[in-house]
Formats: sequence, structure tokens, C-alpha cells
Amino acid sequence: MNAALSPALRERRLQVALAIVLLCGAMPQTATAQVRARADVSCTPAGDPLAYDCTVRLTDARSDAPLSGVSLSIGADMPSMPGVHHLRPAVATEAQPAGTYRTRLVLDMHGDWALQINLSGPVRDRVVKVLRFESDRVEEARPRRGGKGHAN
Ligand SMILES: [Cu+2]
Repeated sequence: MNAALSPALRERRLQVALAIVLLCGAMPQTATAQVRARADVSCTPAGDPLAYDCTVRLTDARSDAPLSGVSLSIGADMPSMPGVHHLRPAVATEAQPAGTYRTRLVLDMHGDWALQINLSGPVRDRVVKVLRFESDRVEEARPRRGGKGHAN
């Protein structure tokens, strides 16, 4: 009976869907205030096979000015294994120069991880960046194909 939906009902469904999209689109705006953050992340192996030292350079995307005094934490999960890995977000501490934040990530396995860089305090935002963590290096994640990106 799906094909028999009246045009009026279809119209109504479309409006509901549109309203939800508009609502979702409006929320980050109110939470972010004026500043749009840009986060450049780099990680290097930290000795232990699954430990990595990560540095975030946080700047105002418009002015390029460093953003200091922000509370920053990094959560991580594997796009290829949704809901499987539950890492507690690692809280970063600010270092020099201004706008530089460092923390150590301890992962469950090697492969592609989506890092969620959570910003709070003067700037509220979340930036997601996917990196490939290997035993001896960390690099940009390549586009996934056929289940690549996971160690198994
Ligand atoms: Cu995994």
C-alpha cells in the first residue's frame, strides 16, 4: 500500500523531513558562537606499540590566529568497526607555542581511526580527522575500499 500514499501525505512527510534537517543544521550554529576552529593534528608513535603522542594546532579558520585557552580532548573510534572500540577521550594540555595542545592516545589496534577533537570553553566545536595508525608511523588515511583500513 506504500504506492498508494496520497500526495498530501507525501507532502507532509517531506515537510517533516525538511524540518528535521533545518533543526539539525541550526544547532551547531548556536553552539559554535562566532569562531570556526581549524585543527591540524599530527601523531607519532610513542614507544609502546599502540601509544601515540598527538599534537593539535588549533587556529581560527578565518583569521589563522592561534586559539589558546580551549579545553580539548580527543576521542577515537574505527570507522570500519562502528561501536566496537570505546576509548575514553584523552584530555590534552596546552603547550608552546600558543594554540598547541598535546596528548597521548592509547589505541586498541592498528588501522584507520577517526579522531574526534572536542573543543569546549571559549570555543565549542568538534573536528573529526581520520588517520592511519601503524606500528612505526601515522599517516593520512587513504579512502577506504573493500574493508581496508582495518588490521583484521
Ligand atoms: Cu577495530
